[in-house]
Amino acid sequence: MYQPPDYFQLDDLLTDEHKIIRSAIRDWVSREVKPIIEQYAQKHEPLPLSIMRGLGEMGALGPFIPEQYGGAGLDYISYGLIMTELERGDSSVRSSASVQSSLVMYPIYEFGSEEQKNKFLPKLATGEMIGAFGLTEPNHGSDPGSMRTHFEDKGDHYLLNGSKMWITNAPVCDLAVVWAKDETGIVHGLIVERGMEGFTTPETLDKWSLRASATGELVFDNVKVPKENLLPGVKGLKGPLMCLNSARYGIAWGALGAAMDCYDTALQYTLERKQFGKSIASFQLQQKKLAEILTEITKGQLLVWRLGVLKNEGKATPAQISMAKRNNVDTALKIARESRQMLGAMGITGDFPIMRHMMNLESVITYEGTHDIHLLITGNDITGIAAFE
Ligand code: TGC
Ligand code: FAD
Repeated sequence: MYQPPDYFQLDDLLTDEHKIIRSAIRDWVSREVKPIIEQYAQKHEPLPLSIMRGLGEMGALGPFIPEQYGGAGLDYISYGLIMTELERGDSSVRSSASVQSSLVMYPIYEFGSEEQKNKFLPKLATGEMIGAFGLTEPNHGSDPGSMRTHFEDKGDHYLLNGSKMWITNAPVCDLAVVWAKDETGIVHGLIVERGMEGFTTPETLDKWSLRASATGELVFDNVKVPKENLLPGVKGLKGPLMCLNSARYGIAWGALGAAMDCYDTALQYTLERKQFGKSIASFQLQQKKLAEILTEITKGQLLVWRLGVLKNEGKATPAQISMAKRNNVDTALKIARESRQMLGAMGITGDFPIMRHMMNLESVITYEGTHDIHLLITGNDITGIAAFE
């Protein structure tokens, strides 16, 4: 049975329930994702919708949402372990689970009315409905506070205009949680449903990253949104930013899955590949790489473990989450680049997962706040001076 790197015996800190969940997701990824992912990524085709249903059956959609609303009612360490196992398969699978759980179910649960929760959460939890999260716009990425998408109060409905870009699962979504400004410039969340007149979701093509994930736009051309679709529990930019805290937390755990898959692949390959009459794992430079990679994975594991404990206790700060997202994604990307070199020419082929992880991680280091924006968030936390503007 596969054993992931656990150099500091972190498994001793997990409960039996944690281990059962991790092993169930790991088996599911080996069975359902690994055999097909390379083909979908090579063809630049979104994974079949059956993957979302499978995620739902495994309890991986909204794992921290209470069972009353169809969630699994699990803690945040479980959520993190699930994200690691999904991203060991492919970042696109973790992305789908992140968006559905943290960016769609979380805001509906946290800011939604009882009617909205009952109407949408159970179907999102099973994967019967697919959600998207619209914050980024063509001209407003790192600075979402300057968004232009807006709505007017027309008495019995809101009239929504504008567009969102780079939206995961936009082309296949049944609903989108969209962040838009009211007439006074205050940001609110609206649930926009497929079929509403004037709402379209063109696909973004020709990506070299996350090729098995559907990415697209959300376009609103005089869309009449019923008043009951406004999320009543939050206003201001802190609404979407609170969702990002949850998603960034999951990504900090998830990126380690991609890093571990690269490490395991490189270790196996270097033990088997012979040059100059011996296995290349016997050369000091290869061992240096393996030793450094394992050290960085271990540091990342310790970081998210402690973050998970703080999150379970309700004490994890947005700045701590930001640091963990930045560090672990950057670490994973460096590990992917280093591991790829260890395979020589074979590293660029689809026979091994490394190049796919590497290209995916170029998106992961950009979305949910770029690497540099997260540096500035930490800088702000240290100095009390915001250097964004
Ligand atoms: P600023 O003035 O600092 O803050 C505005 C209000 O928000 C509050 N706040 C937060 N609240 C909760 N959590 C956080 N992390 C928060 N950060 C700020 C803040 O206290 C304030 O509240 P109030 O009550 O005083 O109004 O905002 P700013 O406009 O200066 O921007 C700050 C900045 C740059 C850090 C922020 O805008 C940012 O994080 N930018 C990055 C944008 C980003 O991450 N976009 C992600 C889009 S979604 C996505 O990528 C999904 S990928 C999905 C996948 O496939 O996995
Ligand atoms: P920009 O903001 O234009 O930044 C360009 C460069 O300038 C970056 O290097 C950045 O770090 C730097 N920069 C910007 N401001 C500063 C500053 N103040 N100081 C120093 N440097 C700065 N968004 C969603 O809302 N929902 C989604 O589901 C979603 N999914 C995505 C899926 C994919 C595959 C990708 C690639 C993106 C997705 N995004 C999504 C968008 C993502 O969040 C944005 O791409 C990201 O926030 C960066 O915005 P931008 O691309 O406009 O870059």
